[in-house]
Amino acid sequence: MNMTSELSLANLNHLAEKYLERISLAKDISELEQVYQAAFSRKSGEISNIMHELKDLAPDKKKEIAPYAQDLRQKIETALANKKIQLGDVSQDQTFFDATVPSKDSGRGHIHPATQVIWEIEDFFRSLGFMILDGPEVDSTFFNFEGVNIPKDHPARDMQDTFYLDENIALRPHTSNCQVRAMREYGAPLRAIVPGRCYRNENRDARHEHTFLQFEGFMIDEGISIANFRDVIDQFFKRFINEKTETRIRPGYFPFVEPGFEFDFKCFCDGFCGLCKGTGWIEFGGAGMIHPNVLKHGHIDPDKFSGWAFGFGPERLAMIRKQIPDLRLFRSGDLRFLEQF
Ligand code: FA5
Repeated sequence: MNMTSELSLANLNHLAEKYLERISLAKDISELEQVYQAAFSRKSGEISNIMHELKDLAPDKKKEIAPYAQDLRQKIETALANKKIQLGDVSQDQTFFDATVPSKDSGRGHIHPATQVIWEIEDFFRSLGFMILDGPEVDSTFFNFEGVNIPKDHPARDMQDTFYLDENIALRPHTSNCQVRAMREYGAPLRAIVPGRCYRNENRDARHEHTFLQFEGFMIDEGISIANFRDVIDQFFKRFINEKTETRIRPGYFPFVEPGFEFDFKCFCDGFCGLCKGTGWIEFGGAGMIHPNVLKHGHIDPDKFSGWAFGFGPERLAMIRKQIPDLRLFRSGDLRFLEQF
């Protein structure tokens, strides 16, 4: 091979014409593949050889020829990629990615199991006349804590060991950050639920994630009592779990309710399991009558209005319903898990 004639500008132009014509005439992918091999095969591709030989040229010559050689290579690569799309084979393309081309055989996806349960919960509460509200996941310490009666030095703040962005802003550890926000925005009477993502500095295990879902619910009006809450919650359990799943209610402490209680589900295991850790019960959430201080922060008169609130874990509800043994599966992205729902 005569090196000087290979690397003359005239020769590069000739190669460009030759390859662009061959590419445009290619009738199918296998013909295009032959053109690709002729140009870029590692051992004998004409363009690969030229690129290889560039480095042996004298510096002056190299400076003159190299930009034309690069240009030639780029033109041929682009023409190959475009022709490949034209011939309808983009799935194998290593060098070109067009996000607008529909994928082949990707199958049909579906809604994530946690979103499925949230949507069902929203439907249920909407049918009872509740609004579905949204709230910020990054919020001030006032709405996260002080507004719901957890002052700066209150030990309950430690239990929700949060991710702080600065001294006064934190990722919300619970959807209760939306209680005072909703009261200020809509006043009383008020019925609403607020589903959403929460964050805690947790040791992850079968029941705990650092990022998880909660849904808050509250009902405020004149003369609201625990009896209203019992009724709503009885209907909720009737709708969402079968009659074989036992639930229990026990006293619980949350600074923003008085009195307060907690709900548990009977675990689906027969004895010891990693989920309930042998206790036989899985906590579902807390609830109670809204503390007068919280109503005051929400600009609602506690002498006229009363209300209840709850904060439940929808992932744990889905776990009980579908016998899912580990909460970490929800964010695993594992298709073997997701495809079951
Ligand atoms: C609260 O967060 C209170 N804000 C709930 C509340 C609201 C009480 C209104 C009274 C009135 P708690 O920390 O227990 O409470 O969380 C409630 C539920 O959220 C738990 O029972 C569980 O179902 C879910 N949850 C809490 N932490 C996690 C976590 N790390 N991973 C997964 N789910 C969690």
